[in-house]
Amino acid sequence: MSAEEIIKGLYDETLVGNAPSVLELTKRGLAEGMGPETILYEALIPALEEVGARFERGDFFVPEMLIAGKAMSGALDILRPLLAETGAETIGTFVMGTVKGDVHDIGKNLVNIMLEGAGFEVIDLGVQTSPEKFIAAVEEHKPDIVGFSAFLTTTMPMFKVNMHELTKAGLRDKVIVMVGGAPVTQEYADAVGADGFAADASTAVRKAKELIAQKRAAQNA
Ligand code: B1M
Repeated sequence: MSAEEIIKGLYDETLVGNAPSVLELTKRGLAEGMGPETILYEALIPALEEVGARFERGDFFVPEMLIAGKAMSGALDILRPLLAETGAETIGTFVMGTVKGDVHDIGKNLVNIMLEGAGFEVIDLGVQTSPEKFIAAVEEHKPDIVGFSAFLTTTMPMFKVNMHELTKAGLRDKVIVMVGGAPVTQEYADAVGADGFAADASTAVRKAKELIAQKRAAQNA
């Protein structure tokens, strides 16, 4: 099988949610020397974007989105150690969660993988994370950054609620807040008072490093 055939196969099989084929093709691609990033950015993510477009057009429904998501998650389990394999030193602690009311986690998991690969210690609170759970985790782990992920326009307002709870608990000045997720924009991040926003996983890593460097420079000034 050529590299193009593997990429096309991965895209097509993710689109229809054929998890066993996606796993098989992922392993095959890696065995033939394909980079994990190529599999991710040229096949898996574009396939999920197409799933979303079909859902919007009414050609796909929730079950199709679900099986496509599961197929992608299975491949991510294989890619995870390869994407995170850098041996980088720990550069900060990141508490991450998908906000209350939201069950999407593929994007969040991908950001976590990239953060770990860059040397962050990541504490993942999972999906449907209540403001109370975020606060408890910030109190317990004293992270450099807390990250809120939201994938629905109806759950984005939880950012504001979480920010309010952080302030109420006296923690707002002690932690950097980053937000992200498919519908989130820089404008929205600014409006809720977050310190940082990123549209994708690699930008999230760059932004996280930048924000920590700025905070440490301000503390040493
Ligand atoms: Co849903 N879903 N979904 N879904 N789903 C979307 C998000 C949607 C855009 C589809 C569409 O209409 N085009 C749409 C939201 C519309 C909106 O509000 N604007 C939608 C909807 C409507 C819904 C339901 C309401 C459907 C229903 O029930 N009628 C429902 C909601 C359930 C709930 O949460 N309460 C629902 C359910 C589901 C499934 C469970 C079936 C499944 C989720 C499976 C899972 O995650 N385990 C699912 C899926 C798979 C999708 C799509 C198709 C794919 C999402 C994904 O994984 N993308 C999605 C369509 C789309 O996004 N095009 C869709 C790939 C991922 C790598 O990208 O998630 O954007 P992304 O993550 C990026 C960035 O956002 C960023 O980096 C990531 C990696 O590059 N990022 C951060 C993420 N978090 C970050 C945090 C940061 C920084 C960057 O700092 C803290």
